[in-house]
Amino acid sequence: MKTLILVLSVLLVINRVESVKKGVTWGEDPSNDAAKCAALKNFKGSWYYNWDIYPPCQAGVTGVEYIPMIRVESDMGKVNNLPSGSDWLMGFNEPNYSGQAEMSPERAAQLWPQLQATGRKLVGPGVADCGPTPGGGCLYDSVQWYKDFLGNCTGCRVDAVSLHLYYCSATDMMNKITKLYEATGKPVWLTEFACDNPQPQNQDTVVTFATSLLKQLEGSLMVQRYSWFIHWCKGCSASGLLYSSLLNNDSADGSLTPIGVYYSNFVSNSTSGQPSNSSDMDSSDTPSTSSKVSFPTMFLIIYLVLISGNGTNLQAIIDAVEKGDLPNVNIDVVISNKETAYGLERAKKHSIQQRVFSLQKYLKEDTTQNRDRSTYGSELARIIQEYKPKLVVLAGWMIILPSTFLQVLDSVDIINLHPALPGQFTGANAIERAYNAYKSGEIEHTGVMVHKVIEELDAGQVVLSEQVPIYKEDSLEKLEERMHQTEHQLLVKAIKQLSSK
Ligand SMILES: *[C@@H]1O[C@H](CO)[C@@H](O)[C@H](O)[C@H]1NC(C)=O
Ligand SMILES: *[C@@H]1O[C@H](CO)[C@@H](O)[C@H](O)[C@H]1NC(C)=O
Ligand SMILES: *[C@@H]1O[C@H](CO)[C@@H](O)[C@H](O)[C@H]1NC(C)=O
Ligand SMILES: *[C@@H]1O[C@H](CO)[C@@H](O)[C@H](O)[C@H]1NC(C)=O
Ligand SMILES: *[C@@H]1O[C@H](CO)[C@@H](O)[C@H](O)[C@H]1NC(C)=O
Ligand SMILES: CC(=O)N[C@H]1CO[C@H](CO)[C@@H](O)[C@@H]1O
Repeated sequence: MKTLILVLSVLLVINRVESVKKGVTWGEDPSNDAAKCAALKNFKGSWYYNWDIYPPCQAGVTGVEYIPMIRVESDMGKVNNLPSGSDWLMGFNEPNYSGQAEMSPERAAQLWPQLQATGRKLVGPGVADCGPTPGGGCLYDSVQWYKDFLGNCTGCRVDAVSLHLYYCSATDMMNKITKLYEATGKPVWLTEFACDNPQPQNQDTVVTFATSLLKQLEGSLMVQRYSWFIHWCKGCSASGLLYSSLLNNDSADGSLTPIGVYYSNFVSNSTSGQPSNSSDMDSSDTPSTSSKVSFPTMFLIIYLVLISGNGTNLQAIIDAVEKGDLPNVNIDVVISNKETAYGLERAKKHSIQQRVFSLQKYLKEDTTQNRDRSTYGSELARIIQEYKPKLVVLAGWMIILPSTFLQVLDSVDIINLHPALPGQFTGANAIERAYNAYKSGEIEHTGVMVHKVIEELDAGQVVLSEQVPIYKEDSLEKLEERMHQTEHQLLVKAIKQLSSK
């Protein structure tokens, strides 16, 4: 279980909107039928889109944010004609689905700078979930598509990622959202969804599903927006998506189905979606101010484990995360230089990804004669970069990291825990050396520090340090035990400090 415990930020909510996240995916509406436009307003969402840059209902629906989309490559010309009223632009619909954008990650990445040039906030391509295995019209796993897209689009700005899901189980939906969030580290927009897999047998099933899902979408800090696929069923048969339709009849009065009623009345109990009467803003029909929605980013950390140690510092961080003491923090991966490190076992128990990257093996397998500690350092940094971490934690990592490592990870905070006070007992066996120094009257106490990693060993700006007393009757083991307790607390405190900046 990888616990994501994030700080809820208080959102200002737009007047007359029940949820800042809730929206609708508007089916085709060539007729601009007035009843449908009124119905759209009745959904009481804050936003909608229709896979295009032209709002239905002529000028759109006042008070509901219309977000334009560049659906396929042949729509690229439209970037110069975007309607006003939203800070956002959505890019490409179902790039991995036949009949939709059918765009490789590479191609999407090539076109992305043109979307970026609009200066708008950008929602990444809405990938269709392929189900258990890609097939049928869905040829590219959605999470893999995003990984490849972001991999190809390294300099790109992608403010949110987006996906389409049609499972009929809230758990399946949330699991898929979590996967995309973990792969990309970006806020997720669920830009099409309804209950269709397995196909519901009646309308009530859909309401039951929504009752469970909507609360989770509102409460989840991974989810920034969601929009139900309204589905204008033009004569569709009485199955599947018809039961998910929000409207009774695509050509008629805009009357709502049971799920339509539920969706439109849905008011979140969570702070992130709760409308607040007291913060009522001007009730004139200004477009919603979506920029008020703020999204807490996750603070990802990588933990490099000690070759021979037992990973108790790692455990201290895991415990703190799971107890909620480190809001914002997620441990992304634990990397070890040695397969047998017990810290890997600890990571496994808590479903944290484990990787082994052994210096010895790396050098031994050298066929090119080009490998050394320095290339190991840059290779390790490259592996770490895959996770786009904000913080890398070293605790007892015994290999001196070469400058190549630090250069590649230039913009990432890297901290090290060292069992001595600043300037004292650098290098190995610091506790034992302090113990001996005390015995020979050179020092009165020792301590622990957490510092930023620079090239020089156990130096670098001190984040936190704390004294640890040594007593006359102490054995080395007794002192070690006291040191470890301080280490655990100090490391967690330092991570907390850095992650709440
Ligand atoms: C770029 O995208 C292609 C597919 O279009 C993929 O095969 C490749 O791995 C991606 N490159 C990176 C660096 O992610
Ligand atoms: C939908 O509305 C049209 C026009 O009012 C009506 O003719 C048709 O019977 C309705 N269909 C259903 C399934 O209610
Ligand atoms: C909100 O809370 C009330 C009272 O606890 C509960 O009856 C209602 O079902 C909740 N609504 C939602 C949408 O969670
Ligand atoms: C908000 O306003 C509505 C309508 O005026 C009212 O029914 C509701 O009780 C109010 N809620 C709060 C929390 O004040
Ligand atoms: C590491 O800690 C675990 C759990 O406390 C313990 O079972 C194991 O024996 C320890 N291993 C070593 C090498 O100290
Ligand atoms: C349905 C589908 O996968 N469409 C496209 C997804 O991306 C690949 C790679 O470009 C294309 O070959 C598919 O046509």
